Amino acid sequence: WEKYLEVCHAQAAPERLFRLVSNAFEVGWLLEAIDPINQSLFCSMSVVCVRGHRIRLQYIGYKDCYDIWVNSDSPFIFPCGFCKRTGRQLLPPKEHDPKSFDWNNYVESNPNFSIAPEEVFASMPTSLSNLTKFEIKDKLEAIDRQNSELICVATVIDMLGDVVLIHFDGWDSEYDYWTHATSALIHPVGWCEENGRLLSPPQGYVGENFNWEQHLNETGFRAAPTQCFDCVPHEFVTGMKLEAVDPRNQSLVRVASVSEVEEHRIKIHFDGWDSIYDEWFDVDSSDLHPVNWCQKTGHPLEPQLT
Ligand code: MLZ
Repeated sequence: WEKYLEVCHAQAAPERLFRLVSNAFEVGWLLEAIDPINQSLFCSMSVVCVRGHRIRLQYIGYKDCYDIWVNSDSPFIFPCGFCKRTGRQLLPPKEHDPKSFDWNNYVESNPNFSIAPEEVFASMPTSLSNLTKFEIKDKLEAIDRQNSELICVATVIDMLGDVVLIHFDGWDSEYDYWTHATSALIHPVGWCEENGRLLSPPQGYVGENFNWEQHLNETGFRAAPTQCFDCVPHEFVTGMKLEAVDPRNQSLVRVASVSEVEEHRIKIHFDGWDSIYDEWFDVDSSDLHPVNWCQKTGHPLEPQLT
């Protein structure tokens, strides 16, 4: 990296923009995790690979093409029993009945697996009381991660520590996502109007027909108070170097640069690759890491293509 930064006359994205922890997970351990595709679902998963501070998880009973990679300190992985303890619905392993599923019975009949010990999780259930000023059902205006040009009418529908689950009023749960209370993706009611931006109404409303006062009255919930929002602008600048997960092959982390910057997302260029492979990442993405992260955490780093 040192030489490369010199050759490129580039600056490394400062380490304080990222977090660093350890990884104590082992292959064969069982856990519960939020499905990154449909983020209101909690799934039963097993660790199938450990690499540096990243772990590869498999939906139990499903093909490996659905596997996901997460960081070992992910706030979206939990010890077995978390859902039961906190009154959430767990999707059990394939062909198991959600009503009668029990992890201990599962391990007894599947001795190749074992239950991951609670201490290895960054998100211990004890630390998961609400650390934000949000309340469930609070209304707000939120960027749709999948259609990032849209700012939409939204509701907080779940909370874990300092992250909240955002749901878009009138839309299917496929757009739901978890984000930090300090995220640049969420704004208080009225933000669009104040900032001359178009607010995307709940599905079913046509253009001007939506108004917040009426929507709040009809739903009976409050607008999240402005103190809930505490967004600190990100400090990424075009040209900064970093290490980023390749979205086309999640097992790889590549040498990369920031090629464009917006308020809540940055465009990542994979060094040496054509810019048609550049990808936008939300600034809170857990797939962006500082220079030398791979080396420090024992993960292979794919160097720039020469
Ligand atoms: N083109 C898509 C946009 C959906 C946006 C949803 N936002 C919460 C559609 O109309 O289906």
